[in-house]
Amino acid sequence: MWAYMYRFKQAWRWYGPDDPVSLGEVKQAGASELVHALHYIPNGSIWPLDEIKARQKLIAEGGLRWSVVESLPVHEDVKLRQGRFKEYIEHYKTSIRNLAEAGIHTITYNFMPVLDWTRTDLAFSLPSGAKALRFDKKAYHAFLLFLLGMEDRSITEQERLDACKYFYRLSPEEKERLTQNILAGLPGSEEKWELADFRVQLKAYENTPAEKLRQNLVAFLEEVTPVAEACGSVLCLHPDDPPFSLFGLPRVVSSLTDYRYLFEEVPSKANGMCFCSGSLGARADNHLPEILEAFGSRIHFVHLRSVHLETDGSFYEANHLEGSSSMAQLVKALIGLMQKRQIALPMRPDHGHQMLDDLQKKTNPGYSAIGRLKGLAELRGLEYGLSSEV
Ligand code: DNO
Repeated sequence: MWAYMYRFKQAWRWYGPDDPVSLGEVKQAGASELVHALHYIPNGSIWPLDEIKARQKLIAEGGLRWSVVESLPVHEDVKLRQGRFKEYIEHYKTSIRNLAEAGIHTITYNFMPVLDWTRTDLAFSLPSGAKALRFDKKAYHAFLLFLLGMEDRSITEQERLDACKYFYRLSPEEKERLTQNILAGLPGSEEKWELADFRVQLKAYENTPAEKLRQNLVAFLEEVTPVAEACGSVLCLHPDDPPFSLFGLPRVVSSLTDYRYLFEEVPSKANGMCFCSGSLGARADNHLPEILEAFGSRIHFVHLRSVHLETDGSFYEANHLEGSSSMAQLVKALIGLMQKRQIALPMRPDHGHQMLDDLQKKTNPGYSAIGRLKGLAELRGLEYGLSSEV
C-alpha cells in the first residue's frame, strides 16, 4: 500500500531504433515513460512536427509514452552568440512549439561548451566484476598535457608528476582509447571531435569567459522561455557533468549559486531544472539536499545516480544506492517535494553498470540494460519503502 499519492513516473532513456535495448525490454524493466530525442536531426535544425509524431507513434506502438525530451541541443553558435545564432534560436522556438503540439512539454538541454558529459574510463572494473564509468583526474591531466598539448597553470607539481607517471605507462592503444573516451562523444552527446577539430573548438571559447557564457545563457533563456511558457512547456537545464571546468572551457551550470543566478535573472516559470544527482554530486561542495530544497518548484525531471568521490577530484559511478551522498535522503526529500507540489516527477535511473549479460553484449556506455534495470529496481524499492514509512 502506498502511503503517499504522488510518486515517480519511472522513466528510461532510449536512443531510438538502433538502441541495443528494445522497447519491449524497457517495459520489462518496469518503466512507463520514455526519455528520448531525435538524435539524427543535426544540431541547430528544426524538429519537424511530422518527425516528432512518427517517433511518438513508434514509441506508443511499443506500449510506452514519450514524455521527456533529452536533449533538444543548443548549437555552439548560440552559446557563443556568434554566426547564425539568431536563426538557431528561432529554430529552437519552433521545435518547442512542435513538441508542444505533439503533447510533449518537458524539454531537457544543457549549456556545456563543446563537450557534453566527460569520462576518461568507460570500463572501470569494480570489485564485483561489473564495469563502471570513471573520471580519473590524472588521466584527464595526461590527456590535456601530453596528447592535446595544452597548458593549465592550475595543475600542481604533484599532479603533473602523477599525470606523467600515468602517461608513460600507457600503450599506444590505451592512449588512443583515452582520446576516444574523451572526444568521441558518449551516448547522447551532441558532437564528436577529432583532436584537431577539438583544438579549434577550444580556441573559439578563448574570448568567452564564464561571465560572458552566463550572459549568453541568460539571453537565450530570455528568448525561449516566453515561447515555452505560452506552450505550457518547461525547459529543464541539466547541470554540467562534471561540474567543474575542463580544458579551460567556461562552465556556468555547476552549483547552487549558478542556478540561483539563472532563476533570478529569468524568473519565467518555464525556466526549470533537470535535477541530476550524479552530475551535481561530482563536486564535494555541492550539497544535494540543499539544492533540492532551494529549487524544488523548478525541478521537472530527475536523474538519480550516485558517484563515489576520491580525494584528488576523481570519481566513479557507484551503485545507485551507494556513493558519496545519501540516496535515501534525496529520495525522501523528493517524495516530500512531490506531495507538496502534488505532482509525479519523471525520474530515470541515470546510467548503470555493465554487468551479467551486459558484459557480453554491445551496450551504450552508461546505458546498459541490466545495470540500469538494477538501478531502477533499487530506486523503486527505496521509494516504496520510504513512502510506506508512515
Ligand atoms: C549523460 C546525460 C547528458 C544529458 C545532457 C542533457 O548521461 O545525462 O548527456 O543528457 O547533458 O542535455
